[in-house]
Amino acid sequence: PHPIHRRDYRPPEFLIDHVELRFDLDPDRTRVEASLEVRRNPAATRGDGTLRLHGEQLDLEEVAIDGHRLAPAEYRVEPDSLTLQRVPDRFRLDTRVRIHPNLNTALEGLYQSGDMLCTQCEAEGFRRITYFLDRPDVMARYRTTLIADKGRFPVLLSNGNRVEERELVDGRHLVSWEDPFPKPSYLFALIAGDLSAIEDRFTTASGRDVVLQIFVEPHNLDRCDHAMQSLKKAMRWDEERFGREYDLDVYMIVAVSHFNMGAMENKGLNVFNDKFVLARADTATDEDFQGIEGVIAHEYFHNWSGNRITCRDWFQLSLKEGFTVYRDQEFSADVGSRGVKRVADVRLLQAHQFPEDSSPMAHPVRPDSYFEINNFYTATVYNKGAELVRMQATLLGPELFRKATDLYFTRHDGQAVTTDDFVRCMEDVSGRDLMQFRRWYSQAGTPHLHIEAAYDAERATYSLLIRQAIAPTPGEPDKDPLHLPLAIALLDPQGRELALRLEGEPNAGEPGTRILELRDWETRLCFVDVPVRPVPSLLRGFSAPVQPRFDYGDDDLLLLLRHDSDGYSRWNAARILMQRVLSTMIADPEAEVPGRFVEAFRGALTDPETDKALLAEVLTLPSESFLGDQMETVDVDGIHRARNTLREILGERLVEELLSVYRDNADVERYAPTPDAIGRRALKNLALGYLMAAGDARALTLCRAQFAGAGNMTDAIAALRLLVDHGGEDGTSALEAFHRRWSKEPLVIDKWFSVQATSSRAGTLGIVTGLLQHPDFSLRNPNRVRSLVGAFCTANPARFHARDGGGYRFLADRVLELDPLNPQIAARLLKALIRWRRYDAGRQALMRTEIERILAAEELSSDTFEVASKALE
Ligand code: BAL
Ligand code: ZN
Repeated sequence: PHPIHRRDYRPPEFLIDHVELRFDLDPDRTRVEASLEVRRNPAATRGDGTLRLHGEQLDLEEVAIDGHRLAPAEYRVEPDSLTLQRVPDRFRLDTRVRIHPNLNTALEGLYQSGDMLCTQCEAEGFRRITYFLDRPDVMARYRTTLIADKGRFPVLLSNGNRVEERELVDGRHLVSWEDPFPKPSYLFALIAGDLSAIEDRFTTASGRDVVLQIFVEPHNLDRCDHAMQSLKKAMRWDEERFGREYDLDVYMIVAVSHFNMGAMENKGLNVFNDKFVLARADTATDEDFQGIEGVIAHEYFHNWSGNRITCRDWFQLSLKEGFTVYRDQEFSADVGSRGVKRVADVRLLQAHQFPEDSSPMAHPVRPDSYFEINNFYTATVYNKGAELVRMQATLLGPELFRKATDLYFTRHDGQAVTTDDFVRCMEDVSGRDLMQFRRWYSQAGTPHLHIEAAYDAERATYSLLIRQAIAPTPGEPDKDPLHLPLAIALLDPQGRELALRLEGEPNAGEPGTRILELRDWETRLCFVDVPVRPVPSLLRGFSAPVQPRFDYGDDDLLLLLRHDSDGYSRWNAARILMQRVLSTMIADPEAEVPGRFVEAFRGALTDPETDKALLAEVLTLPSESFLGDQMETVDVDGIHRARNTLREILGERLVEELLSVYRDNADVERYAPTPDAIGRRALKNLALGYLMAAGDARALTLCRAQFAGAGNMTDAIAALRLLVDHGGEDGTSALEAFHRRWSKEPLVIDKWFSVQATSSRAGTLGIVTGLLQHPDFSLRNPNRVRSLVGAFCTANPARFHARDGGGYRFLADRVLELDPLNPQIAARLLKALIRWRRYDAGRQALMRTEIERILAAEELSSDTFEVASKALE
């Protein structure tokens, strides 16, 4: 395989204005006829008239130009293209191909999922449907006709509005769809199946009536309400917050069981992994409900940030993904609890993006090259990309930021643009120069901020010295300093915010947060009129995606934990305190847990004021992976032991408080996924976890009762997880009962696999290996693969990284099995090995051996090849 470079981008020599597609659908053999109106692009350099269309795995039957059928000598077919020479400046190109959806295990293009046919075209799947200029800067209007057996496929959907529907002979029927909005091919979709829909309506701000439909297999109709409510909330929110209205007469969502990603924003016809649609109290957890709300919103928001305005090329992926993640984060913050949402987003960024940014796969938010674009749907492009949008919003302030997004949406409507175009809108409305800020898009790596402070009691000044440092990343040995907003407050010894005045300023502002802008490797600042030595609340709201380092005293952290009004800062203080205790315990297994730490934990646990969901975040110990990330060399076993010991000690010392928290938050009412109820359940199950860790007999009784009597999946799965970790007859019988009850519910069975894969018990690898043979397991279903193999390799560090290398062998075997079937999923799994240099010499050697074994395989996909080869660079 060869890399593709951003610098090689050229505008397309030809454009396609209109596409007419006709599908004769059959899972074995589908016929696709395409009629393309092609013309030269006046904005491109004139070439010699060669038109090279993308196409893969297509059986070509016929090609015609302006109605004249071409002889095979007049075109060239290669495995990835169809080339025509000396084409006219404007013409109609007709092709007819055959494709085989039921053999498509990669789930890109048209494929079979259960009994239905569906598509996934982003990024480059359309070329597996027909020959085309399959690149996002070629935007066309589509008319799509679907023909299929009516008994087997009564529902036939595609993008846009339905314009024709009729019966044909032999029990077949035909439905035509027309999408008035020009779109890139990656947004094309079709669905054929025996589906039922729930339907609702939405009236837009300007009074347009829109039909909303969610299509699912009939037995799932009773679990679509939450998705529909989420969609309506998202539509209203986007009107109010961003001034964006929906633009077609119908908005359709279809849930499918076999899907590589979370969901897909195809114009007017979103296709979803069913995990992000289906929810009923007894089958879905609070996390599932929240995930559905967020993903439904995310895909809806793409209608403007992605579809109306799309990416010029795939290097610009964050243009739509970073911005849309920012939009969905803000939506969830507005409809739920802002502080809790921010902590969850920061936790996610630190758990996935920071490690990626210091790995062999580190890349800028706007990458410079790739072998396989599917490998770049990453936490960096999505989540760090969202942080870059958030920083711009912070730098401009809410009014100007809204003006800038308004400008972006009007200026670029109908265009395929770049992240630079986005930033230019920020500059144009604000008059600010964001030249340096643009480095965030082009430079990889997480900046460290080393902050030092000095209080001068005599002069009443508080000075800060802030240093940026960015470690080299692959291909980028030298870094430049970044422009970033640092949100800060100073708290007095009672935890009250001080009014801040920087040296040289005439007056102090109101007490509260101040946004400082950093641009240099080193920044010195001095606050004046500071009456007492303050405690700094730094990087409030996590105002920039950096790693702050400040030498807080334990007392300072306790003050922040108790009093800071900023949720992120409180959570961060708790985490530093926990990390300190754990580091000591990792280094010395005999180390005592300081009494004042236990008291602080007790204080937080019994704090009646704080949002319970935030408390649950604050009182959760840092994950084993996070603790490993903070170490020079990851001490897999030391971390696991120390974390378990601390859980046990906290459970023992705080048993009475934990029992009260459990009882006080036990649900009595009907299940509702409201922020308050979710917070109560989170806190209750957290308490139960600490109690179980301590081996308390009352806890085991509570846990058994919770499992047996749970009225919702959140409580059921929390209890199941604890019983499985507890082991013995409790674990076995709970697993059996759970499987018996939910054997017909694939999404619940995914949880059953995950619980076993993430158990900290010693024999987990053997159990996971055995489960590969379970009749419910299949390598062909990505959700199932993620729930067993993915969960074991990414969410069970102690067992995956077992010293004997069994976990690594297990992963490599699965990657090799999966690669020929579904390269996207194979490559994603393999990422669990790429940070091999972070481990001790023994583990390094074992991981390396497995990566080399994968690289030695014949016929590796470009997806897996890219990850494996970069891992060893
Ligand atoms: N565009 C791929 C799925 C998503 O990010 O919405
Ligand atoms: Zn997206």
